[in-house]
Amino acid sequence: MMKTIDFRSDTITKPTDEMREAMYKAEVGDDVYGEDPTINRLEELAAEKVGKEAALFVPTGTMGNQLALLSHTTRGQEVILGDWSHIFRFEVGGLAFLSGLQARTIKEYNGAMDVNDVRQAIVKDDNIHHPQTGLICMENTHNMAGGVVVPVEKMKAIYDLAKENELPVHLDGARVFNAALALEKDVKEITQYTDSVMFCLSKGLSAPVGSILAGDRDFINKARRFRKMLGGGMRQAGVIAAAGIIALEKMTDRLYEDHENIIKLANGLEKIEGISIDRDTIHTNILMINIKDTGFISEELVEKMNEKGILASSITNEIIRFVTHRHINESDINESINRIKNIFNL
Ligand code: TLP
Repeated sequence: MMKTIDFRSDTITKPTDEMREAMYKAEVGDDVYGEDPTINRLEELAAEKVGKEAALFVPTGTMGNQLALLSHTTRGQEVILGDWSHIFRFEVGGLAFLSGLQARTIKEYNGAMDVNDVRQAIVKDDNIHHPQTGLICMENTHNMAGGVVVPVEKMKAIYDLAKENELPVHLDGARVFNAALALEKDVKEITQYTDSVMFCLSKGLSAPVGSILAGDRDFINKARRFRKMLGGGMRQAGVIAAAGIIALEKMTDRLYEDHENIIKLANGLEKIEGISIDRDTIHTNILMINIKDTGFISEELVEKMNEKGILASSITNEIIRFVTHRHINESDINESINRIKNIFNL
């Protein structure tokens, strides 16, 4: 039988055997009373990894980001964020619905906002008509820019600007460990330029469920209340936090395999006439290919690939996204390139 090779997302990764064993054996308690030792250990470990005072275990990255918006801002304020950011495009309008915020979107260049554009967008004045800026958000790695790493200098410039204006900064760092690995830096060198950070345990790090929100203690206390309000007080969730501990302790270094595989995939697909790839965007485990000149629209090509057991995501009419992860090895990459070439009779 033909093996299905699933490039839709690194979110599809299943827990390792070691995770399953740790989940089975996890010591648990009621986390709403603060009594789950495994969650407490994960939260301490996570805070320490990203250099923040405290952390909160949340079921999803989306909830982590939304709790950050709720905790940093008040209704009627503006949040400054990238026009292709996950928080703006893929979180169901939660920023308006849950936090009562207005989005002030900024154009991104290879995943990064320009500090001068952010400066122009900040509103801090006495004019009674103006919505005031409440928060600036960044994303690293940037998903829709193709998993690109936003350079720390660019983050620093925006963080410094925020501090001059007494504004908080939140980082959507769903894949911040991919960014750290690509930069060959400790993750703290990235997270030093944000007040709060969300990162996912459930993507390339392979935990079945869970993300972390980290920041200073007051912020996390506030976020913990909002998590309860949204129904995210999870009781004996040490069973899933146990996998998260292994994700953090043992799975960050393996991400380089995903980064190497995406380059191999790009090298192969680039040879197909009509497919173009912007090499400047290949930093981590995501690849966006432009198929404009193939004669297909992306949904058609995705459908053809599906028939050949290759799963990927159509992003726009012209763009298809591939994501590498633990369940895709080098021979799967070669096999995928061959099957896709086959669609083009190559
Ligand atoms: N991204 C998913 C989809 O939602 C698009 C994916 O397959 O890449 N921030 C960023 C940058 C993300 O990429 C994601 C998930 C999230 C937040 C949300 O995480 P979850 O899915 O745990 O809510």
